[in-house]
Amino acid sequence: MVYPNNNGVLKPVLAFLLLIPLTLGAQFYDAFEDGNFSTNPAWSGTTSKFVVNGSNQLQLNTAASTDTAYLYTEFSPNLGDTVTWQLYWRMAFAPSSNNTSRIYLLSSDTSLGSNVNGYYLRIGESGPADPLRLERQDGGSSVNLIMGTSSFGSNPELYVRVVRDPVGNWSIYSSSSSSGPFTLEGDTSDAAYNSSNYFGLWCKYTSSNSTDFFFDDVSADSIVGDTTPPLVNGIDILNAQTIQIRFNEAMDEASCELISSYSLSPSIGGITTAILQNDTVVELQFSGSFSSGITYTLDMEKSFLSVPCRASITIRTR
Ligand SMILES: [Ca+2]
Ligand SMILES: [Ca+2]
Ligand SMILES: [Ca+2]
Repeated sequence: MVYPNNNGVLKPVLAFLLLIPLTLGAQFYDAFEDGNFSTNPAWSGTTSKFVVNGSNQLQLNTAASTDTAYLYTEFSPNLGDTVTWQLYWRMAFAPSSNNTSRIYLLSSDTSLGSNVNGYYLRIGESGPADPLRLERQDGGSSVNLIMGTSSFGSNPELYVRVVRDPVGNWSIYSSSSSSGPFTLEGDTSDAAYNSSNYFGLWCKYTSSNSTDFFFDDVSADSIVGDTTPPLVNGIDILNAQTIQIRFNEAMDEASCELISSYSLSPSIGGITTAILQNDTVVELQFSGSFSSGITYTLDMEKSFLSVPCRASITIRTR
């Protein structure tokens, strides 16, 4: 076996990837920069309980009482496409079962919180952990689908991202920044509901928190499954521990930079970083070194917006 060193040049002799199309088709986006939630898009619900505040964020702003409040907007994505959601979410208190909010990703009806079919994100329950959860609502009852790994038990302020693929595989992510990196909180498969009419926000609060819920930068996009998948122009080996994958079009940064998205078999000790160098080049740094004469398989499961991809790379010295 020839181990790579300064005298040997590692060369990939085969690079093969199967990837999905990444054509973006925006469904809606609202950063509330126009100072309202009445137009572009129009939100309905308990509108008197919300304001767009001076920071152009949507904020619960109602009398001190124990109550619920919600807003919804029309959202009917084609769930035969991959759909992604992202938004900013803040609760300025320690969430609980009585002070909690839900992000309705898909909802059949407008009566959020009471009697709809769909899916929502939730933070807020008894105890200090307060994970990010994905739950399915079946009319008046709910079923937990994902309990995330991070704790949001104290004044949570985060960006959440959700990806649902065409067959009902869900992945939920969190980040402290809108641009990531996003941490995978969990994933699951559930295709009980395959249509939606509304996206919405729902708050449950007691009197001390009636102005303490904030939302912003709400987006929902679908990725149209059509005819132009990204292609791999090539794989470059920078050194025995570093490769670059060159694509022919811009890739999604947060997805590409999740280390957990990648695995190499046989292992050479794990991937330490995955960095999008520019729009089209992803660099992977490994903790160990490639050897000659071995066929390596690079799996990119859950990368590139949750659809499994596979690269098979053979590397040799010359
Ligand atoms: Ca804003
Ligand atoms: Ca508006
Ligand atoms: Ca709690």
